[in-house]
Amino acid sequence: MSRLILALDVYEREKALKIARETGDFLWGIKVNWPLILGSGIDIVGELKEETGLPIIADLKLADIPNTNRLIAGRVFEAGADYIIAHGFPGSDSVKAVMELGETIIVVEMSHPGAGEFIQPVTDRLIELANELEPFGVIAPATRPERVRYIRKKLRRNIKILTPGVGAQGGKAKEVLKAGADYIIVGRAIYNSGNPRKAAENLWREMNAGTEG
Ligand code: OMP
Repeated sequence: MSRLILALDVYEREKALKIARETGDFLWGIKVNWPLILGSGIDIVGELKEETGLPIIADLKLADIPNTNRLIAGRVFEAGADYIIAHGFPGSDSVKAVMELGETIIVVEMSHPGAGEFIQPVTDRLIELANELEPFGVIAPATRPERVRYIRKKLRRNIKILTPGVGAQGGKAKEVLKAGADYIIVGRAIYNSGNPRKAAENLWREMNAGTEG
């Protein structure tokens, strides 16, 4: 089974569907973020699901009051999303509003350099929140395998760790899997490569070799 998630951050519907078709054999799932939703409309979620049969993660990074989170998440789950990514910092009531409607992934730390300013100092609290609410998974940085290792130690075993930051942001798939990640999220290194299918296959091979070794 694959543990690779494609971050399909393109605007155009046709392009998105083509890349999804080409890479689907090597993916566990597809993550849809604001660029694709703004460029192609929310119906792209259902279309990608129908086209590939893969789970779809809606990466909205919801960070609002419970009522607004609920209003947004309701529509997005209705559109066919299997998982929604939400921020934990607005508080447990905001996250619960999403979790009541469907499978949720909580951001506990981010992959970019600026994550050190505000998110990383509260990662311990966000891990506690995840342990208390038991979502499907958390987002942790593939750019800092040592932080993934730390988060894995503190997080309940039944909660998955999904890690963006491999490829364009400098993270290495094998290292982050070794640190305890369950899934790797990769965008530009696949969709911006000349041959997305080959790029996905190469990552898939690298990740499988990592688990055997
Ligand atoms: P690439 O850097 O092109 O591989 O894309 C990474 C994807 O993961 C993008 O869709 C980002 O929005 C997303 N992401 C991060 O890069 N860092 C994070 O800390 C969190 C996410 C996310 O929640 O998926």
